[in-house]
Amino acid sequence: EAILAELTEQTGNDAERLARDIAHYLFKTQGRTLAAPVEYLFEAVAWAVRDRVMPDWHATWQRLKRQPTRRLYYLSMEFLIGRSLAAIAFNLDLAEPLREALLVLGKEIEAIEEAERDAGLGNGGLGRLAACFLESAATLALPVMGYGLRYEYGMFRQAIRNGYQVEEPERWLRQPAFPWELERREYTRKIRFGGRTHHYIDPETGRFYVHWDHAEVVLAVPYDIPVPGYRNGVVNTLRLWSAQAPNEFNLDKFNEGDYFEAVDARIAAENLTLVLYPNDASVLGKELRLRQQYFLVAASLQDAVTQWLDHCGPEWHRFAELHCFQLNDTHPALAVAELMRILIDEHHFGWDEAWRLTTRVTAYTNHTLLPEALETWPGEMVRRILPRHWEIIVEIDRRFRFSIQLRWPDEPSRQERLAIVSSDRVRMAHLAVHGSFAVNGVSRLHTDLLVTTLFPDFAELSPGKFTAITNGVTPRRWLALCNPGLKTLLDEAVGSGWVTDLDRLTALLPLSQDAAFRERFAAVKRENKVKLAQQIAHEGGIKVDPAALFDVQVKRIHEYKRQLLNALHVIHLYDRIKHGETDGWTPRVVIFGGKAAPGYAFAKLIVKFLNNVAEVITKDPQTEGLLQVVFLPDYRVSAMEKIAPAADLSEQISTAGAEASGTGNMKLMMNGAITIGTYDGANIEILEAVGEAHFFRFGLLADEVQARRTDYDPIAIVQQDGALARVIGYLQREFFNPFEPGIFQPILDRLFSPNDPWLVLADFASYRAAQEAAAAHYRAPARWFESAVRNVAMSGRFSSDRTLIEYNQRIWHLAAIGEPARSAT
Ligand code: DL6
Repeated sequence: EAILAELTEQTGNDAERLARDIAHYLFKTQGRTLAAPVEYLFEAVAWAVRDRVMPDWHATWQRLKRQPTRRLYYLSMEFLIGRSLAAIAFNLDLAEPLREALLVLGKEIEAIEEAERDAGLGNGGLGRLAACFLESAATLALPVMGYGLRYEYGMFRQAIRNGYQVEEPERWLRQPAFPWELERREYTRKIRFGGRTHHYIDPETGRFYVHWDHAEVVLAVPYDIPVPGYRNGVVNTLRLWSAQAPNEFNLDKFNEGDYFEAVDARIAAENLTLVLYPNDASVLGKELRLRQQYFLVAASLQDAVTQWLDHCGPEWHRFAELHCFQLNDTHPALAVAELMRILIDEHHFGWDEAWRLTTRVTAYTNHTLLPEALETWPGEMVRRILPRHWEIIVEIDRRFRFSIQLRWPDEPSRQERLAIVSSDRVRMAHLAVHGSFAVNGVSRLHTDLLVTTLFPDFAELSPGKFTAITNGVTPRRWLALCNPGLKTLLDEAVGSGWVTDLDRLTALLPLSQDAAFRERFAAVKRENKVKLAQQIAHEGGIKVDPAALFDVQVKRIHEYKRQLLNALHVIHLYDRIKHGETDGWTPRVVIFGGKAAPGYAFAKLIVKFLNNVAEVITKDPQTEGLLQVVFLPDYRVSAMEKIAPAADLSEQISTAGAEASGTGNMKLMMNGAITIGTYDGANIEILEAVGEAHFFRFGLLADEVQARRTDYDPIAIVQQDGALARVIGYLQREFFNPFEPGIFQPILDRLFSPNDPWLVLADFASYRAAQEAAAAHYRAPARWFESAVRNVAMSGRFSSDRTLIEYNQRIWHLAAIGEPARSAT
């Protein structure tokens, strides 16, 4: 303890000692000097910062170890962390000394921060939400531990060649290295796959036993990443599992001279965590994915149970009181079966007792209603890979069906609707709902639809189980850090307390009426737009005008998100320019960004379409000063950090009922963009917060969408809308693909299909009207900035701090392990 205290004391957070440590790592660990490439400087800086995380990280562990504390384990296949240097330095209050230290060394912090690679261990909203939750939990001093997988290849890098998306592998752990993790080999766990089970009764005790043997074993090696709260001394942990073979290679095979066979097993084992599946909102049903899911669940539960037994002995009666496992979507739903297996097979619980405990500690968050994203696994695959879990799942299903029969004796169809195993497939969502004491949707509308359309029978069975907890984003990263200009202005206007209490921004409301304040606000926005414009020029060679309306749609490319609707509107604007209809024009820069899943051909075609439209329009001299369209390649967390502060208009245009919540909508609003959006997901709550006059709403409502699908007639819509017919004409004439005839025919076919589930054309007219309203609003800066300020002022509800407080009050019931962060007022 004394040595630790001394080491902490020596480390020091002042610029001088930081500079010394950076130089130390650069010279003594890396054998380099200040002339080294920036990647090495980044590593040295990160190590110096990491040193300063260690004391609180250690103390947080110790505190949790000393006294048994109720903890939440957040199980997620994705944690979309992005970059960490600036975020960690900010939370440790090291940003200023670090800047100074680097100045002493003749370097600029910004360039070093730019050298960090994004840890892209997620696809989009679901993974980024998990990362925001961990940061908020630490800031609120809640004992929350993240469990995930350490994929060697994160989300692919997107390059655009001739307008097409090309996927490049992203080895995010190299050049520079990922400096934030600590390997914790001592907590390695053994995970089994395959093999077979034997059931027998001990003749002496009469006890029932199950043996699972002949399984192949893979090691799960944990790597811990610190998650510091905002200046409160709490550092939680994100533990990511990496797969390793139990033996480096098979010595027998090696001695027989078969080198490749000898390393084969190792390669097979380590492939398990090699790559993140880059599918957002759809499932492929690949065996490796099932293995990944089980690997995460088995390693994490074993870890939690072992820690528990080590610290508390076999006091099982307290386990439920002190543990809660939150399933981030159905991906970790096997946790229900795995915990049952641990309790029954390893700790000799009876079935009922094990089920009571399992269902007291498991909670599930649903993130989607899209049928293609609802996981089911073939029985054959589960039997082969997880023979014991198959037996347990079948037994859970058998008992569940029986209870349904008792409840609804005259309705046999209920059993089939609610079943966990049906047509020899395991429905993971049903397993998750049945095995959890709480189920939540991620916005109000999404939860209503969950209860009424996806799980109506479950809701009837246990109405108290379902609750709505609207998503949020951390205001540290998504406002204070990414928008320093606005932070300074807000600090001056309302004091700095908003950083940990975002509702304080409501104090800005009167200032939205104050012309002088609006001008300062507009100046910050303008400066951010200039910076983004410089970057667009630097990366894409396109000069955009910072005075124009920055109209932004950045998110995964998916039909339901309707980038196509936006593109049709862009073509409509272009058509107006071509016809000289530019009176009272609002110059616009339309910015797209997003990745398509590599196997989702239509989404990739949308990427190509957006790029072609962008190229033709931007190159046409007639559009100069009026309309520019850019597609920013490789959209990722660090890109959004530059885009959000510069956005004026936030495109949230999904077909109503399709977007569970959205979180990009919150980041953009928080940075003063005004939303043009459908009545969908969390848009509805944003609209309620800011008021109709400060949100451009359009489109069918969720129930109208349902009704409309039955009599959707896109041809009639086009016939009745001259502007739309002209837009469609461009596609029919192949205006945007003169050198690649026919490539966009599938887009036309989809738009004209009466079965288009996303009803793109149905919303075109009202979208166009909303866009006109937005353009007119922008032409009146006083009105525009009144709305923009109002959006910032009302963004408090969309802080992930609020979200976590709700999870904690309704589901987790954790006591804080220290002081929740409070920034100065
Ligand atoms: O809850 C986080 C995020 C929501 O904001 C998005 O609306 C939703 O689409 C996304 N869902 C998924 C589901 N994928 N699967 N399964 O990513 O979750």
